Amino acid sequence: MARENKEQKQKNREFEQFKENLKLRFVNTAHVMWGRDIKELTENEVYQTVAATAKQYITDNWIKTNKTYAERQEKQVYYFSIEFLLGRLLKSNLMNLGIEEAVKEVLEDFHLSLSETFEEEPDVGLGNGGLGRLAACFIDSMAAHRLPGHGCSIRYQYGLFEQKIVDGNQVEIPDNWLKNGFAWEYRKPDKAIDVKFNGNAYMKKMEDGSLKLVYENPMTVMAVPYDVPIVGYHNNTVNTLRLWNAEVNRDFSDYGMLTQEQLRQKQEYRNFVESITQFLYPDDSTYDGRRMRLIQEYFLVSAGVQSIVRHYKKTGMDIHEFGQKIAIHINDTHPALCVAELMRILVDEEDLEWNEAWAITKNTIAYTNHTIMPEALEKWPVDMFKPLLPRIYMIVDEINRRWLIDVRDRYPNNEDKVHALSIIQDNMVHMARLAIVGGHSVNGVAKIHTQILKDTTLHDFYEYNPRMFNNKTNGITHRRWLMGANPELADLIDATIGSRRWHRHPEQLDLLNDAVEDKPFLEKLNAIKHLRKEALAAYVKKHNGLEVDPDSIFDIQVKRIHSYKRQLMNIMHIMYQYHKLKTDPSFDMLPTTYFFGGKAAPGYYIAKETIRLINAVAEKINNDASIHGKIKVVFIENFGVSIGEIVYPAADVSEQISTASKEASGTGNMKFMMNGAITLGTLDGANVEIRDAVGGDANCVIFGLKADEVLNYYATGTYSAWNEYNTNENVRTVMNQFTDGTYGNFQSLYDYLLKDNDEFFILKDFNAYADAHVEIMNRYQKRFQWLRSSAMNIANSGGFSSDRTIDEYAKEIWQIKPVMIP
Ligand code: NBG
Repeated sequence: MARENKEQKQKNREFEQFKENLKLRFVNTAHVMWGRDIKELTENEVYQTVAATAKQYITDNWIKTNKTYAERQEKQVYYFSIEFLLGRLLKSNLMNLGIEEAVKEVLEDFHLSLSETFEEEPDVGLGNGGLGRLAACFIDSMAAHRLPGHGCSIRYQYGLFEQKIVDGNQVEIPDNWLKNGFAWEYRKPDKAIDVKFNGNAYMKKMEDGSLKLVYENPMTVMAVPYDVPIVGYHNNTVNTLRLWNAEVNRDFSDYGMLTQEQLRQKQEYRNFVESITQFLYPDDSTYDGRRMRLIQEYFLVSAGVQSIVRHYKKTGMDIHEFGQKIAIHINDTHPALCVAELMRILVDEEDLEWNEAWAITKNTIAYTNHTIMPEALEKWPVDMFKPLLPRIYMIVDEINRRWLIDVRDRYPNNEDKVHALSIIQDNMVHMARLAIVGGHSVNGVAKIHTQILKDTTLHDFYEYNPRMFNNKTNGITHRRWLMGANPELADLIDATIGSRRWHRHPEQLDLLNDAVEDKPFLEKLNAIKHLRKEALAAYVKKHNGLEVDPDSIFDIQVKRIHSYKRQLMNIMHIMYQYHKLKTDPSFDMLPTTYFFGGKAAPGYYIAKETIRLINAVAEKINNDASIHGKIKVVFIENFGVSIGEIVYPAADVSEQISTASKEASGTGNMKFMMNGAITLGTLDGANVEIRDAVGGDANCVIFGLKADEVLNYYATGTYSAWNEYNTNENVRTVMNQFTDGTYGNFQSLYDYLLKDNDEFFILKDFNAYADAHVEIMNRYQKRFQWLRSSAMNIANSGGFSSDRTIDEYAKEIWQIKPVMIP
């Protein structure tokens, strides 16, 4: 006891010393940055000062990390993703550095609040949804596990649009996230890379008979890297996220004597270049045939791969061993041109033989598929691709030619197979096929998704090489989504299992299983949930001007608005409940607040109509006093990472209701689960594994068609929406309200459901969904049982930490090992 006291005293002394030092740095930083005293700073300046102070604790380790990686020459991975949805970084950086408490106390000395300071930081919204957020969770986990892994992406000047709801409609406002600067980036102009487009490429026969590549008149774009440090959790690792910005060429300002026409051309060139990294495509799962997207993809890939090779050579390593030392991961098909770009560099610039270059490329590259939605599997028309990327096209063509020789060898006289496997087919370049042929690993993001890839979407490739297919079920960083977003819950877990080891080893959350019968623990859990519900209610009061009752069930669906995710079914069910309340005196229900949040792609009409319907229903129901607040409907504007941190911890019920087979994994489902919500879902994506993890249907509510039933309907064409409409009275009643003026005119949705034959089986699953809600209410009334389920969800969520996922990638795909930073 005495010794413990002594240790504690020593710790306190160290903490006070650290705080003194921190305070000094903070004051100095303010002076240097603003030439003013702390008390004269605006809130935003305070934020910038805190960030700059934190950076002083990051950069030493950053330099050390890079030095160690260069010296040790262990294998490293580069994670290429056209999106990184980081959210805010200050809080997680302070947490990872282990200095959050000290910073908080120092600010208090100046009568400043750290939590208000956090609010000053804009979200880094360089992503649409799950795909981009996954990339962000992954780099967090790589740093936490001391893995030498870096991100590679684009520094979009405008991130995903800001969503405003005006008269019930979504309006898109440009997300000018850089307007006050981005505190965490380091511009590295000396590390710029030239990326080439257009021009003429061909092979010229030399006098000695050899062939030499000629690439004439390319247009050169300068790619300038902005590096963002990615801080490991309580270790010394600081990895790098490199974001590329497109700029005009170095000699651009050399005006000399220009004619009017030359000046005009120069201006045109500048406009083009600056447009490349201006906007993130606001679309997460539909194919967008616009040429600019292809330009962005090649820009990212070429800058990224060239800089990897340059750095690799600079550290003195042998190009022939590239595949043993470097892994490149392609996050969905957008960076698939990495295959051709690496070949170009190895063959054209490093003078390797094609076969050796190909072996290295295949060894280096691996690809993750994130969706089976056919419109998202990218293909580019040859007449767009070839003039834009003439040399890259030659290489893809050659890769395809050689590949088809193998295919014909394997399947003689089977041109159907050649069709299905060809990278260039019917004048289209198929990006997923390029990624598969040019890599050594293909993975899906949940068990059922990987199975569907093997059985259907990528079946021909699976048959050709089954061994390259594997599953890596997604995960989320528990540091942001539990420890950061729900600190009270984290504290309760610490106290209950008597250890903080789960912070580093989230699988140890399962120790909580011992407490799930313990009433005092469940009472505390209940109190924390209530606290988080009050916080969300306060947010809604402030932003929507609406009172919601924290004692009602909080039933939440937050994610991109998409037909397959079936927000429409959710709101139709609410219309159904409301109708029952109004017309059926024997009907009763527990008070429920339904929350929706999510953005629709600006050109996605049905998604936008769904938002309009949700708001119309909210308007009507929330103002109908006759139902005594039994139902409230809330649309949370501008859902994103930071709002998510308020929303997920407050949920009782997690709506995961995609048409089975369509949601590759989902990751929101995991965030809800980790915060103790009960999943109400279909057997789709990671829901299947969540159900297994929580011990089956007793601790989640599963309903609806199974994936094989859905796929069978598609295959046989035997489903009829009209038939559903005619035979299901609940469905008919609700659908008729689309057009009878109850909520305004929603002919659009009525027609959508019937004319498109209800492509996502909303009508078919409707009754099962309604029954599932009845089941939820029955369970919610049995408080002890409900809280136990909630606890079991938390206790068994450790496997959905991205730390687990990243370990699997590291061992099974990348073959990389942790590197200790001294
Ligand atoms: C999304 C899937 C989600 C999945 C995330 C991350 C795309 C193209 N796909 O189900 O729809 O969780 O990727 O893997 O955004």
